[in-house]
Amino acid sequence: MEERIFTCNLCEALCGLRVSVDGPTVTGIRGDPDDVLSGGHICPKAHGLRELLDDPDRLRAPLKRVGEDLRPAPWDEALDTIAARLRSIQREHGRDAVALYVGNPVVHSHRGALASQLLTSVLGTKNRYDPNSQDGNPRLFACMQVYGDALAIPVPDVDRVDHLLVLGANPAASNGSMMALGNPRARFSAIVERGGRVVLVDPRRTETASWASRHHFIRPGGDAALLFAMLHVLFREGRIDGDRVGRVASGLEELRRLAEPFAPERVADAVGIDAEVIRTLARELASSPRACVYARVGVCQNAFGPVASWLVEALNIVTGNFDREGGCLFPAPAADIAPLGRMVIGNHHGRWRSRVRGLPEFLGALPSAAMAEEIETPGKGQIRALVCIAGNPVLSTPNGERLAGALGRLDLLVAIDLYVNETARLAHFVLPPKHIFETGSYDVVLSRFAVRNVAKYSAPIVETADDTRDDWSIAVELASRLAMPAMAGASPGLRSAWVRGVRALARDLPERVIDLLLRTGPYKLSLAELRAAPHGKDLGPLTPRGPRAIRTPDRRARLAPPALVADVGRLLSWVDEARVGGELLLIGRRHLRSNNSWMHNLRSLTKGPDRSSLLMHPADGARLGLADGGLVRVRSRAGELTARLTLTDDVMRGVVSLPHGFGHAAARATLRVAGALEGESANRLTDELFVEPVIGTSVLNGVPVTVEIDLSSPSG
Ligand SMILES: Nc1nc2c(c(=O)[nH]1)N[C@H]1C(S)=C(S)[C@@H](COP(=O)(O)OP(=O)(O)OC[C@H]3O[C@@H](n4cnc5c(=O)[nH]c(N)nc54)[C@H](O)[C@@H]3O)O[C@H]1N2
Ligand SMILES: Nc1nc2c(c(=O)[nH]1)N[C@H]1C(S)=C(S)[C@@H](COP(=O)(O)OP(=O)(O)OC[C@H]3O[C@@H](n4cnc5c(=O)[nH]c(N)nc54)[C@H](O)[C@@H]3O)O[C@H]1N2
Ligand code: SF4
Ligand SMILES: [Mo]
Repeated sequence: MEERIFTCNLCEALCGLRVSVDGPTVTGIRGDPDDVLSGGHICPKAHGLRELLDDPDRLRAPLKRVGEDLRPAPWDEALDTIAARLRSIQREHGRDAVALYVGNPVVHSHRGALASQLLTSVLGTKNRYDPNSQDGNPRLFACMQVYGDALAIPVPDVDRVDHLLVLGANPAASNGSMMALGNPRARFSAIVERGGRVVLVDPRRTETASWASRHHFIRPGGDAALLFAMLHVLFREGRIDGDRVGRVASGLEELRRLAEPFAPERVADAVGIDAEVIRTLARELASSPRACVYARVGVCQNAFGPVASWLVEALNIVTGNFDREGGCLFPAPAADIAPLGRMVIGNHHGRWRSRVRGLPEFLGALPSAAMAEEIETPGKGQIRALVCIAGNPVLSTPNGERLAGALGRLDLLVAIDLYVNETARLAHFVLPPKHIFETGSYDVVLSRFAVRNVAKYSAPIVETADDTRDDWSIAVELASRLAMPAMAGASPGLRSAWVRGVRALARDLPERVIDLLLRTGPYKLSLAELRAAPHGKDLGPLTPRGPRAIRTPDRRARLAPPALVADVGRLLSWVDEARVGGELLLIGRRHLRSNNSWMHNLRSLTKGPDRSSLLMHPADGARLGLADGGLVRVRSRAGELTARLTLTDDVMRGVVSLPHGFGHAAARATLRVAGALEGESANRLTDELFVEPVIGTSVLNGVPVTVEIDLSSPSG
């Protein structure tokens, strides 16, 4: 038995693991105290990595559809058939007739990240989708507008900040996002221990509240108005140093003009926060020596995500905390994938629009909310085939039920996934990737968000006899068959010689790319050096980068970007027209033991109490005559579901909370543990027609719903 070091790639914390390995089996996992970022921290999901390796329901060989069933098929047969069908669909109906959906886990490994870029290039379709339109697009768009680059994303300097204002994030469950923390609890607790403050703004008093100094409820969607009101206070009270701001940013006068109508008294009711509290939030931020505003998914996924994300940057800039130690800073990653990303997906928006609803492209992808209608609506450019890598859009995108119906009508659906999940079960082919322990990992995307500059490479630590291939190899196999149309007519012998040749050439390409990026990066490292330093290389704290990190023409940030200013009128109407009282707004939530729609098939992570219940304030429960623990029927414009009710004053009045990623009953044949869990998919209720107007992000937080006793269920 040996102990090997590996960086967990399940979430964004980048924890170092000590993995006990015995041949092809893993016998134990614990935290690596010598890890340069996490110092020994892990969460229960790390053990899930071991269970995942052993899970009998994880796919070990490719499957192809035969009638109602999915049956084993040899790799070459599956790949040849898929490539031939994709090619003929694109030849007959145009490139856009084949869609690509790139799911979340591919960003968590270098081979996955490069696989998705290769598939994107080789399919060349305008119908590319990914979860960013359910997730971070507003933040990326705001950074593109403010700093001239969607990938110029400042990270809170958590280790030195004195005052951290957190909106719409729950790091005690998520372990942090767009902010790789290594050891989230220790880093957050340290802020308070050194006399600093963490202030949380969230419609639910979350697990993170126990790490925070204070928590304030906010009405879902209220962040943009709150942030404007804070700016209003700072301008009114003369707390902004115009000369200092002018050196790093343009547009201060316009921002002042825009903030003018957002007096705290005017927004208080709509936002659900008293005017005096808003003033305090503003003053604390301005008077703390080193402060930072940080907002994440809860803010991105609401109706004003882009404007709110812009104002977060604006507040950090006008309070002098941008690009400053203890404020927010741009990390300097050892291997920067941004230039490659810009080459493949670009740094653009609105280059094309979705065919049916006209939703804008952003970073080479269309909003997932358009996917179902693009499959259902006949005409030139209709989607007839979909390749889905590492995704589960049936559970993860709004109105997943409608999408499931549409997917069932495709001429070809290919899923590249560890499991036959709710999406893959509708597929014609399912191709199984390897477990991350078999492929190794360099978290090339998330190391861009580390709160300390670090570089870690994990070499593969187990080798199984499974008939699986890693994501990159699968992408190469498909690409080699697709990229050479002449080969279609070539003899089988020549064709397979070509595929073998490409396979051999491409095998170690991802590692060679990482090595090149490391060598040409700011620290002139190499992959060999990282292999020799499995606990990672500590490259020091984040440091100010100065104007060269800003990619606008004048190297100054833009405080009033027109694309975002255009949505301010709608925000003001929302403030004045907010119907407060009576209505219920649905928000999501995450749990430490759950990971989006997957890992629910692992017993160690799903045992214990049901985590899928609908949270509601007792006052709303009383008003609606609903009892704690009963079953309720929840309805929205898009759909309905049954949920178990938990009454708790941890959630704001007028708000109900349901986690996404549940609802595995339809896949119970292939996900035997998950399929037996309680809970339906929250994305039966979220609405594919409810997107914010700037870039078409799905509004998953703040969805109007009704709740009543479920009369159809015996225990309701
Ligand atoms: N255990 C676990 N970890 C994960 C994941 C997981 O599924 N499970 N998923 C990973 C992924 S893909 C991501 S993107 C990250 C996300 O990481 P986080 O951004 O930390 O996401 P959440 O934990 O969902 O926290 C979002 C919070 O926003 C609140 N909220 C909802 N609506 C609003 C609103 O309008 N305004 C404000 N201010 N708050 C609101 C919710 O109540 C919730 O507490 O987590 C990652 N880590
Ligand atoms: N209502 C609501 N919906 C949401 C959210 C929310 O907060 N509320 N959050 C959104 C967010 S932030 C995100 S990121 C999305 C996530 O949504 P998606 O990216 O669509 O899906 P996941 O649920 O992450 O499922 C990932 C799939 O990849 C598979 N997988 C895991 N590792 C690998 C691998 O290495 N290779 C391959 N090929 N497959 C792998 C898993 O088995 C799983 O089936 O969900 C979004 N949907
Ligand atoms: S916090 Fe994230 S990276 Fe760390 S062990 Fe848990 S899932 Fe893995
Ligand atoms: Mo996400």
